[in-house]
Amino acid sequence: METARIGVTGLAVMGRNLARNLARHGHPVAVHNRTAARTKALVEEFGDEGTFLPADTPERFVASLERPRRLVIMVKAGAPTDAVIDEFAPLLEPGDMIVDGGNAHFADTRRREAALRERGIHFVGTGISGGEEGALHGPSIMPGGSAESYEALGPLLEDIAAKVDGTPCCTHVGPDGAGHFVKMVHNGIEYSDMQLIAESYDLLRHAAGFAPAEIAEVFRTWNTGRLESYLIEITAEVLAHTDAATGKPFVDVVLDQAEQKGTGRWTVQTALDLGVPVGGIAEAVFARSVSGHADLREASRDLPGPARGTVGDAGFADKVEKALYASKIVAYAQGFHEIQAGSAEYGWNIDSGAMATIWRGGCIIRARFLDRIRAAYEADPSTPTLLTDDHFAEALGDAQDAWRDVVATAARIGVPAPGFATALAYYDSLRADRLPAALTQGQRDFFGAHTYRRVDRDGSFHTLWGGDRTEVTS
Ligand code: NBP
Repeated sequence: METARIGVTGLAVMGRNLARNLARHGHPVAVHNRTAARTKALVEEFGDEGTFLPADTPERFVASLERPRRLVIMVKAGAPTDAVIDEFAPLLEPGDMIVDGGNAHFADTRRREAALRERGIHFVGTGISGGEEGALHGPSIMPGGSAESYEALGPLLEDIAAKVDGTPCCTHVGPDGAGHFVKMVHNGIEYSDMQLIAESYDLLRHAAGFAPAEIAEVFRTWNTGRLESYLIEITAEVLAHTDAATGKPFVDVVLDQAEQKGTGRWTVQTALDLGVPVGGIAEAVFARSVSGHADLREASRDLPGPARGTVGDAGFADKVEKALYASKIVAYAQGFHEIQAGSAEYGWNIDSGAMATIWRGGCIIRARFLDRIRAAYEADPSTPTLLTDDHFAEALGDAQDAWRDVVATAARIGVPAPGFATALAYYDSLRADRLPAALTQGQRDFFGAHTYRRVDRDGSFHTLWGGDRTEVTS
């Protein structure tokens, strides 16, 4: 009987395209889906693309896999993933591998990995970015799990991943939940990047007075420079699009309420737990949330604002470009800080430069910019922040006047720019000699005797605020 090198169960858009990608690369692939009609449809439509071994039961599916078995789950994250693991794990043997390519929370992946490890089964939580097109033509792949499992899986995954300069956009991220953690932060950065682009559009429209088609041209120009990226490219496409039904710019007929699936929120929740400031990602999540509160927005519509007017500054678009680039540096610096903090917390030993390398292609945040980040980590693998890398520090310095002008203009004419503003505040906070946190500590000691440390002596101190205000050592 012919055996498959790998199997995919869960054949909705992602699983089907991943299976086709594997088959197109010459890997015989077993395919299975809870509802057998999807399996049949895949083989009928695309059977000529490679060797597919369809199975109508989990038992037949598992039996068709070569050993050690490589089984990829591409089902809805959450309870369905647990249900599929419960169904398949009893059919597997020690040494076999279950790859979860769904968007699982890394804590779930850690739990599943630990449970399956006890049974000798490798559980490989794997972040896959690039949507359905990426799954078919080459995604960015972020596998966690054991190093041993990567030896057996890595060549296959690298084969089907996107390639940039011949380098596959896939590497072993680290043990247990590391892959899904990095995918989560990738999505958080994606939120931030999209929000900053949206603010740039809003300012070009309402501060500079450009029409959507003109803004599309601005983005096209930016896409030939240092901002070159998939997100800038598609932004130009969306802004240039005209609605067929009304003849209006497409962007003007779309309801302005952004939705979210949850990975941005997870990134922020996790950052809060790790104590990592990710204001850019948080503002992006909140901006989507604000947009969706139609009731609040309706109730607030008549609140007074400034006279808008346009800025009449011929160089304003260039200033926005600088503000966007600087804020983007901050967004990525915050995301990488979270990766480093997660890596330290869970002992994953994640190579940040390698993450920048595998995000250069296949995924939604693919960009020329990631080469810079890779180079920054190559120059100093243990840098605490990307902001101080020579290239980025110079770019931030060069951008700062324009960046401040853009944030001030937004505030003055009443265009919300929370992403730009929080990025600038983060930059100024990090470079400040003194922060008002000293006052915060004084307040905390006053009302709660929480103590404080001094700049001139070691130890913890408390002032007797309700008494004679002498200072005591605590
Ligand atoms: P969906 O997330 O829409 O899930 C549909 C698949 O899950 C179908 O194959 C369905 O089987 C199966 N399934 C469900 Br629902 N409950 C099941 C259960 N209890 N037992 C067995 N199978 C079950 O599919 P998708 O959009 O292809 O995404 C797959 C995974 O990839 C998700 O985790 C998603 O978050 C992730 N992801 C998606 C994208 C994207 O762009 N769509 C990108 C990156 C990652 P059925 O056919 O029998 O109903």
